Amino acid sequence: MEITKSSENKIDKLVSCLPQENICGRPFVQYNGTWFPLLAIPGVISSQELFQADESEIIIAGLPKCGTTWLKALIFSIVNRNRYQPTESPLLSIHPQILVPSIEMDHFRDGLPQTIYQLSRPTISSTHVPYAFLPNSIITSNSRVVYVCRNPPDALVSYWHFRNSIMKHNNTSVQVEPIEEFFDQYCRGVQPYGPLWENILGYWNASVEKPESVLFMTYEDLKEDSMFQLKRLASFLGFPFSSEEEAQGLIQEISTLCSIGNLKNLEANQKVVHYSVVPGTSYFRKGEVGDYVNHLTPSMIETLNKLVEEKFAGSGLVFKSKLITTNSASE
Ligand code: PAP
Repeated sequence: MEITKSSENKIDKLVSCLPQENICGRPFVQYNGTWFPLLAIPGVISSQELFQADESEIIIAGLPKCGTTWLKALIFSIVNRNRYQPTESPLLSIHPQILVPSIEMDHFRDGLPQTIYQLSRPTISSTHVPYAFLPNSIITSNSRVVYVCRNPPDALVSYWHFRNSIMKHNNTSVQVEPIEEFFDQYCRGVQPYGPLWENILGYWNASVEKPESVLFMTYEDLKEDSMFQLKRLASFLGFPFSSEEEAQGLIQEISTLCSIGNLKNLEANQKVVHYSVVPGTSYFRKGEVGDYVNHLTPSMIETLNKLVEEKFAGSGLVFKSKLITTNSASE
């Protein structure tokens, strides 16, 4: 549904009937079971029918703060490696969030289809929406979807910091709620594009049913063995590394180019992105596994442990590292 004046009114009407909550200082509405930023709703609805994916299209999906920026850099580098050597990569001068646009926020900003020129061939787009909300063309074509999942407490802490950095940057009078409040919402499933268990399980089940179309990755696996995960990713995308490339150290070069240490310090990534409200650097914070121990109490961690166990029971999906409740947890 393209947004016209009358559909705009319909969306306004629809939104006014939906449950609404502020999450970290930003209004969200619950639409068909999922909590979307109010701002994203027109794009989510519009893109479902209008986003045209063909079978070469690559989609990066994941809940916010689970590793999308990293995946954008890695996938761009993998599929375009014959056009751009790591030393002349566009990543050196363009923020990964600009290089790879979001379906709901960029392609369909305010619900209106935008003309976006992409440097990548094939084109790559990202989304936070649950599998059931993906544009129809992604499901019917054989587009490849790469889903990135992250330990819930690390994603929670990361999101909270992200919102704080935006508020600080914009000197807004609206405050991000204390992390305890966000934690309570999180456990109720009131979280961006969540409940997390529904978002994650939707893609997990799709990856089990259609492994040729949906690849399920984790932030923690990428941190632990990036060489292996990069090879896995490249093969899934149809751009496998040759033994010569491997011997020449190309996989390592891509990994280094896309590392947080490198991207964080590039001049291009210091600028403000996303319609001048988000400082580019706020996409690169610590990039660690287990930082949650520095922000959540042992009892909060225990609560999340139980929730995760309960929600993912019987799915076959196991979070590798059981959430650890002491400050000795790092990797
Ligand atoms: P998004 O949902 O807004 O796209 P996303 O990129 O998914 O954000 O997540 C940001 C997190 O990934 C940050 O985690 P942190 O707050 O725990 O530090 C960010 O630091 C981390 N990150 C960004 N780029 C990289 C990278 N190249 N390698 C590892 N982690 C990264």
